[in-house]
Amino acid sequence: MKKIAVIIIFLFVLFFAGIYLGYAQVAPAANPALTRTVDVNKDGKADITYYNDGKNVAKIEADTNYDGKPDTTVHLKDGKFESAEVDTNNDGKIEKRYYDAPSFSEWLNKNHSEFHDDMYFSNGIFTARY
Ligand SMILES: [Ca+2]
Ligand SMILES: [Ca+2]
Repeated sequence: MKKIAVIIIFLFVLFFAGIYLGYAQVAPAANPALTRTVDVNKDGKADITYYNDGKNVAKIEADTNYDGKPDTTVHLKDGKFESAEVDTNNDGKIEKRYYDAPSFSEWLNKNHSEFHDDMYFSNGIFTARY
């Protein structure tokens, strides 16, 4: 009987290890070596996160009202601005979308100018230090 219990436990371990490995392949954890953060208001908490695809910044997330939740997401392709989504009233839904860097920069500069330099695009190309 003990043998059977051991075999059953072994099978369980294999089963969950399989699930874990399968999951890890489908959804790889964000590679910390490829992310950078900036603490805009210097309170010790990161407010902007840059996700690098190994070559360029592919996504920027910003928490512009400092509540700990990202409310602004910029999508980039080959280091170039593609689109930006903003949850302006922090209800978890997107209120504004921008499809060109100048309009997004204008909105950012007007509403959250302290974020402007860290999310700067020149001719659509992400050029801010990060
Ligand atoms: Ca902060
Ligand atoms: Ca926020």
